[in-house]
Amino acid sequence: MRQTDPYGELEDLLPDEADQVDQLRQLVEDASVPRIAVVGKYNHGKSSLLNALIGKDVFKASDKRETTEVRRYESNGITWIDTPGLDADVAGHDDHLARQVAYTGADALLVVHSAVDGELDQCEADFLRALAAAGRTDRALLVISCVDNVDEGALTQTLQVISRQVGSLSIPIMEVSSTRYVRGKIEGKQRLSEASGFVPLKAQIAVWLEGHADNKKAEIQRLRTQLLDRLSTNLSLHRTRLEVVESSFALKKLGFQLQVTELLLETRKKVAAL
Ligand SMILES: Nc1nc2c(ncn2[C@@H]2O[C@H](COP(=O)(O)OP(=O)(O)OP(=O)(O)O)[C@@H](O)[C@H]2O)c(=O)[nH]1
Ligand SMILES: [Mg+2]
Repeated sequence: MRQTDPYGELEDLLPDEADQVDQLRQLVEDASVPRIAVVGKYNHGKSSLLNALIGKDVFKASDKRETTEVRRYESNGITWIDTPGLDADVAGHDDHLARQVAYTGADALLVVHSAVDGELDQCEADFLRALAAAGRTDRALLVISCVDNVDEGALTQTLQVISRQVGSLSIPIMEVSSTRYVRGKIEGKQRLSEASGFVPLKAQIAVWLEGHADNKKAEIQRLRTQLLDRLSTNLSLHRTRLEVVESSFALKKLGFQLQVTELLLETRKKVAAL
């Protein structure tokens, strides 16, 4: 057992809860700056979205599978986290990294889906369902990206289908175009920036930031309670097991004592008969 690291010790005691222990460690030790991550399939505009929000080309973006490692960048009091695309490599390495960030490494999530790809595919729908089941959608947005790249009719239809797909998951949907936003800023075109969807997106991020300290406290409390409950359940289980072992040992001892008594009586009888 690792003695110097309390989280390591806790992980040794609760191996099934390793993710929650890691989340607690991150929240207590280094999540003073709110962390906002993008997740989604590869080539759906995740890195471009972060670059537009930051106002600088920090993360590499291209029209091929580009991001293959988790990358972080701190700016304006936010740690922005870029992740590799879901379902992008056969080995599942990228997927694993992205899911780890989504479940334990971020305070808020932008789940990015490109309008060019139409409705959500099975992988995306499953990912969102699992996220909702794990209670991770209260600080998440489904961002429909690249809306400048599809015609209006197709976009309306796509949005209708996606709304039905995520209907019961209570995750808000926002449409954005990073290209429009960046062009609007560079060319000083207010209308283009407004049509980029970045105004409501930034407003939502501001709401998240405002609630960050309280959310963090509540999350730490929730994790502590959950882990303490699990520890106390394990303790009672071990006590019950110990009681069973002790009872069985006591029974065996009694049986042994009976055998010794019988043996003594027999020996005495034999000696008396001599
Ligand atoms: N038209 C248009 N193209 C965009 C927009 N956002 C991103 N793109 C393009 O989409 C392609 C993929 O963008 P990335 O930001 O690299 O996508 P990603 O999801 O980070 O991809 P991976 O790192 O491979 O997972 C690039 O060619 C971008 O220029 C947008 O709002 N409009
Ligand atoms: Mg990328």
